[in-house]
Amino acid sequence: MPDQSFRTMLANLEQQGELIRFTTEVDPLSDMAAVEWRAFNELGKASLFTNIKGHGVWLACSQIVADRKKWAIGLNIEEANLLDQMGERLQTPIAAEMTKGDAPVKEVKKTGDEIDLYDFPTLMTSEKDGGRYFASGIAVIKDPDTGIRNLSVHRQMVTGKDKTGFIMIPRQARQIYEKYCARGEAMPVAMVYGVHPAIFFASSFTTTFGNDELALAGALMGEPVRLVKCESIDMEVPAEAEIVIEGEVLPNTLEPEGPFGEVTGTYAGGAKSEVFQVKAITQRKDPIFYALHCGFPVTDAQSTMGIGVEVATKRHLKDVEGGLNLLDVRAVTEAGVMMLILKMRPKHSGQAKTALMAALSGPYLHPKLAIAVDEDIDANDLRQIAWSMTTRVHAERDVTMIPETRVFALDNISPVAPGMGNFARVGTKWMIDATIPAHLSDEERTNFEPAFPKNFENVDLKDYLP
Ligand SMILES: Cc1cc2nc3c(=O)[nH]c(=O)nc-3n(C[C@H](O)[C@H](O)[C@H](O)COP(=O)(O)O)c2cc1C
Ligand SMILES: [Mn+2]
Repeated sequence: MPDQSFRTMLANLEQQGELIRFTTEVDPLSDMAAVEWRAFNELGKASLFTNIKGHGVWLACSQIVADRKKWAIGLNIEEANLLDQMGERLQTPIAAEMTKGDAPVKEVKKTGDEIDLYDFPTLMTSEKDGGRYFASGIAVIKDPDTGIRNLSVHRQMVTGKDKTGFIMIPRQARQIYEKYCARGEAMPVAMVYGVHPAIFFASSFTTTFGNDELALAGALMGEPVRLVKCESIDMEVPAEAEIVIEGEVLPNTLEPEGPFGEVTGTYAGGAKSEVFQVKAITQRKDPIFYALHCGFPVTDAQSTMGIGVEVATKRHLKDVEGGLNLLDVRAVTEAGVMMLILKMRPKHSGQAKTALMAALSGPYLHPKLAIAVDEDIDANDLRQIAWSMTTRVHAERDVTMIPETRVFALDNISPVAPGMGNFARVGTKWMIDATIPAHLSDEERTNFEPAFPKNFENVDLKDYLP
């Protein structure tokens, strides 16, 4: 029976040289964020901290899914097939079940005065953050009309021993919260931290309303997520999680929250948010805290949203003009997931633009800039993309802007939509067709070929190095 915690993944990351175990004491309120961010930025590694100042028993990990390679390890899929395999598995949801085995998340139970959110090694993450944040929490809630579960990830600024902020961008969780508000009731919420990456991915994935994301997590793992009942609310949570914080989001109550370095790489908030009130905590005896870093790219925040955008866009484009000869989709994590690269092999004029339009009207609002590149361009290499954008683009013909369209809620440069809440923005989507014009002859195409060094692919530098 595969482990549904994230422990196997952490072990695999370590075994494959993808994780650094930091044993020197580190302070989560001053240096930890910089250490784990730089460990990925400069060395491409995830971090595990075993000596956290003021938090004796705790371990904490960060940057565990910051690139496709780590997602591939976590989901046990070959990296080259990651998006297609994920897309395929997601076609067959597997409903979650109550566990028949152990529930390690119940090893320790706390209520009343035992509750103290300052016990957790939450980070001061970005320089101007308004406080310490939990950023890896998955909210498990239920639609009060249907009883159907919904999962989503929410940032939580610690605002007291037993309460946090609770930001809900207008998506499904907010829609459900509004139903509770209309009844004058608090919304029961179980916040879950540290689970199998399939559960984390599914929670952050955009699917149609009324679909329990746990069934998508099951689809990705190939078996039902094993659940256990909460102590203080009528809710079920993954039994093998590290930590569950049970509570409720209060109706029609707002308190100061933020700012917080966001997935865009800028700050967002610094205003007010809903309030999560804690009722009980259950956790493992030796919990590993998922100290998710959200802030300037690249962090797990961009990589998690990015892979969702990629899977969803690839699926979405399948229905457009027979698949459009699409080869790969890249949500550029370095650009806060607001930029998409479509790698394709256009067969005729107009096809790249058609693909770009569809990519900017997918299930996610994040992408506002989409760029189509040819088959010979490495979609991971921003240098090759920049090169295509100059050598293969005649701007007048190949750059298109679509003003007054919905854009991502946290895209600060785009104005808030008149008459809407803080998180509804309208901006300009734009697209760049950086593919070689499809009507050119083979001979004409040579004008746009990269002038790579002779015998570039066959020469091994090691043979010549002094
Ligand atoms: C690390 C991380 C933090 C996130 N924080 C928030 C947040 O604070 N508020 C929010 O509305 N969405 C946040 N999201 C995005 C939602 O979890 C995601 O859009 C999800 O699909 C929403 O689910 P829903 O459509 O069921 O509401 C976050 C995602 C990630 C990966
Ligand atoms: Mn949902």
